[in-house]
Amino acid sequence: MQINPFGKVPAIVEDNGFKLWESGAILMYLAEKYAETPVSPEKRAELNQWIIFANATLGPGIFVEANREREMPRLMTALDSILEKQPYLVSDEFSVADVAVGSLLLYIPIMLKLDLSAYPAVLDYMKRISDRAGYQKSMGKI
Ligand SMILES: N[C@@H](CCC(=O)N[C@@H](CS)C(=O)NCC(=O)O)C(=O)O
Repeated sequence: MQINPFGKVPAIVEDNGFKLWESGAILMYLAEKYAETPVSPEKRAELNQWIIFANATLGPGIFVEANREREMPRLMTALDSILEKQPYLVSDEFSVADVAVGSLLLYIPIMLKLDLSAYPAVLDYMKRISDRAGYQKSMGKI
């Protein structure tokens, strides 16, 4: 409650006392703060689109049981067809969009153990994300 009045994680607090909660807001903030090159409003909007998609559409579609049968096939089919053509969600480079979507997808084998064999490009993508040092540092090897 000291950082997030709703008592949920993730939440961050910086040395200057700045507090922020909601994973999507935290990702947007960190991506902007630590961007290595200037990001156009269009690119920023595209990255934010994926962060909001992860939290508002993909997460509820997969992890809310009542939605799963209806939503998951169409979400995963569309993701699979995108990821057949490119290694990451926005251009060919890993971005905050992949942090949002990839980390959510990687909760599937941890929490639900669903069969994802119908989505081979998504499975390859999940492996690409989970092989990253940053993922392993925060989540361990899976
Ligand atoms: N929409 C929020 C969800 C936050 C959330 O529900 N966090 C869970 C853990 S993943 C939590 O703190 N649960 C403990 C609780 O609800 O008491 C976000 O993306 O940050």
